[in-house]
Amino acid sequence: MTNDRSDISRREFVIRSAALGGVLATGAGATAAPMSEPSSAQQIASHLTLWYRRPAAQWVEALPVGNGRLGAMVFGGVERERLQLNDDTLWSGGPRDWNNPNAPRVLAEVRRLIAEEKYVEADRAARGMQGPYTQSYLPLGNLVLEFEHGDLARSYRRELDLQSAIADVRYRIGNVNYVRELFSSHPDQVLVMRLSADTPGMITFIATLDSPLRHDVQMDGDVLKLVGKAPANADPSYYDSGAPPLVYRDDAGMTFEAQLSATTNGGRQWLDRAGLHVRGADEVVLRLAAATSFNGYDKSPVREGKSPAAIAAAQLKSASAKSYAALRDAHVAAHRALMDRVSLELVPATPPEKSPQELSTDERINTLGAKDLALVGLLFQYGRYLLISSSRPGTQPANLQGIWNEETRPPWSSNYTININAQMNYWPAEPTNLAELHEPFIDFIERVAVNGHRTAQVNYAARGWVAHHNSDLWAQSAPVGDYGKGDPVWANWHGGSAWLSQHLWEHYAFGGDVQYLRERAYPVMKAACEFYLDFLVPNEKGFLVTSPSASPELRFKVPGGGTAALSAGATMDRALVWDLFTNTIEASTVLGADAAFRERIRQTRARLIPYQVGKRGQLQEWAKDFEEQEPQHRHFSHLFGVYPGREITREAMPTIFAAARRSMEIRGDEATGWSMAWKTNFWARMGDGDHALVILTNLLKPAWSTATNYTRGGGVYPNLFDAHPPFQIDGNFGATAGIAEMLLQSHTGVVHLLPALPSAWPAGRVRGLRARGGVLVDIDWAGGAVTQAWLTSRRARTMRVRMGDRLSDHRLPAGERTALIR
Ligand code: FUC
Repeated sequence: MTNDRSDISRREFVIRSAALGGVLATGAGATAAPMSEPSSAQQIASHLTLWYRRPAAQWVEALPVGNGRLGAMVFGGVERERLQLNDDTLWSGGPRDWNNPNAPRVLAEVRRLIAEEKYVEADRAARGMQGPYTQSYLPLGNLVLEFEHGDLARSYRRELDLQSAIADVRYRIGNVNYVRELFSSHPDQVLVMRLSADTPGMITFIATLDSPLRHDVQMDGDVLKLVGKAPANADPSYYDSGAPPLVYRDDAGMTFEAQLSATTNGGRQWLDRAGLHVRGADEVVLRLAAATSFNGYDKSPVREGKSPAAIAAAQLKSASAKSYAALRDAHVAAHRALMDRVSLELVPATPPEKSPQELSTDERINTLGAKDLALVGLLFQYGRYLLISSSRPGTQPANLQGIWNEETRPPWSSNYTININAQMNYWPAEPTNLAELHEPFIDFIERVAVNGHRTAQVNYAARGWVAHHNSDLWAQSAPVGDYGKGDPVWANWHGGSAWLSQHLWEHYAFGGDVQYLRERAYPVMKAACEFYLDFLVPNEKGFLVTSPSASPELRFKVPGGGTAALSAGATMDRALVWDLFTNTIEASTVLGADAAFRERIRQTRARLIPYQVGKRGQLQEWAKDFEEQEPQHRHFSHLFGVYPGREITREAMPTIFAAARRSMEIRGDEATGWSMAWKTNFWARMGDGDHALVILTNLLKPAWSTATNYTRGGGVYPNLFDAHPPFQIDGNFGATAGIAEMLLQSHTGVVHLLPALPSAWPAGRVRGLRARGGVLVDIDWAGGAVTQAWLTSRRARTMRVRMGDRLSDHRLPAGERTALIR
């Protein structure tokens, strides 16, 4: 029997399934389909499958399924199948007070030190403002099936079909062909697996449940149960306090339960202490339900918790009343309703000699990368698939690993890191036509805002709300660092409320729902402004700045020696406050509300410290032209105004736009996964498609290690998960957003078609992208130029469109797909 856990060194591995060698070294791309007139996204032929010739030997080869909440990583072993299970509400800890009443006193001291240019001292003092670390996202357990047919199979293939969201495993042993199909159903809230064979009576296995958390396995009638308990505290992976990092307590830490049942055709099934036995069946359907006692971010999961047993039992009962076909049909229909909205086909200049579809996905990554245009298309759609699978209305937002995590001390707690990462997860939601999947993040922002009001009051004696660089299921809003042990370069960054508020606005900007803007987005945005109205201070020149202020997560060289994180008026803060104020001004204008408040933020915005060009021609990252400790640092927060912001455009600010470009040239092209995804979007906004493709090419390289690396090693794993390294899902979402941004932009109010098309993508078509203003966009192109495009607007309107250098206005009737070229 093999053991997936012990035979893999967790953090360091070499991809064993890589088929290296000279297969198709040059030239590749999508099947050159005829460029006929498609009427909808579904009609573009695409091969949206990831497939492999071997079972997964490690976690980053396994394939993810999920219904927004309930996730599984499918290993596809022949003799031993492992499904690693997750529930998105399964976290350590519970609600607590993380605010620090000493902080206002410390804040005054930090400001004084910064004004005296004692930056190293300011950093040291600022640690006195910190609170506890966030809690961690945890694994639920494993469902393991052990078969009696041995490990030697022929014609093995496992795959994940992105269009149906079904993972399957096929192989032949002797004369028998076996097939397993697995999905996580959103409509029925269960994991479903069907095992079948083409010869009767051949399915024999034992199914067991286990968990790396405290647990017990119980038998109840014909249901196998995993009954578990999460720790009251889990320290971050990078933090060693000397005390035990995982702490269990009776009065804290949520409970959880998974319930498994089987329906068999033929053969026998029974439960005993060894597990759920199936012997000699023709066909088996397994159903697994799981739940936790989580009952809201502000409720104790112990004293006020829900009953996971009751929830799981109800879900299992209702799913058991349905046939496999009914469950499968409902699942596929619900998934396709989202997935099929967008299609993308990139057609290479010369058709490849051999179809890349003949290569397995890992072989394509290893030998072709971004030269394989269909692989670029697959990466694009994979980001959409992952968002559908990890974020559905009512679920928790996708965390650093979406919903897929097997570790009790996952990298960076697998939490919500809101100085870039959590936001990046949601960059593709609006432009790639999955707007309702943005909702879990919007709900989360509202919860953080509630807690952030208290943090603003206690830690800053300010109105409004504030959030720092980390958050979790409990909507943590204070600076982390275990009361002084965190580096202020990340822990004391306070721009979370401004950056999160951008998502509230963008959801409106794309969707146009005024009621949502009035009732939900605007009040939270306004309160975020209130914090800055209290927090901004005049600098020596009279400009308004934040102090203290960090540029995540880069230190500057202090003139006179040493490095420091905190100064006054880091460029990013200016960019964030401009973005927040501008969106709030526009929102209040749309709503016809709060004229006096609008005027106040307009006047305050006019006094913000301006952007400055430094001595290397770069956009200055700090108010003073400090030198970076690491010029190639993965974060480039000062360029926020290019992307995801909208302040720095070639038209509005040509000098600053050029300086931003210079800054990025200094930063370079290689970086961690998410950083490359951000760079792809940046170069798309620069209008430089060839440079965006250079970055995308680096991002689509095979990643060789899962060991944490802050400077290099970014790429993708065999399962196309993005490598920071280690695996971090934001790079997947950011890459999808970046590809969309290369094809369509709308941040200036103009619908810009093919704003950053690389010369290596001469022809193609895309269906169903979304522009701000609620407009659907379909584009055909050839020879690097638009050959036809269609816009569909929900309401009648005139839209300004840019193609190449040409601007034109188009009258769009309500709900009609209108061709732009006549
Ligand atoms: C920030 C980044 C790291 C990593 C972590 C989750 O601290 O600087 O690269 O992505 O978040």
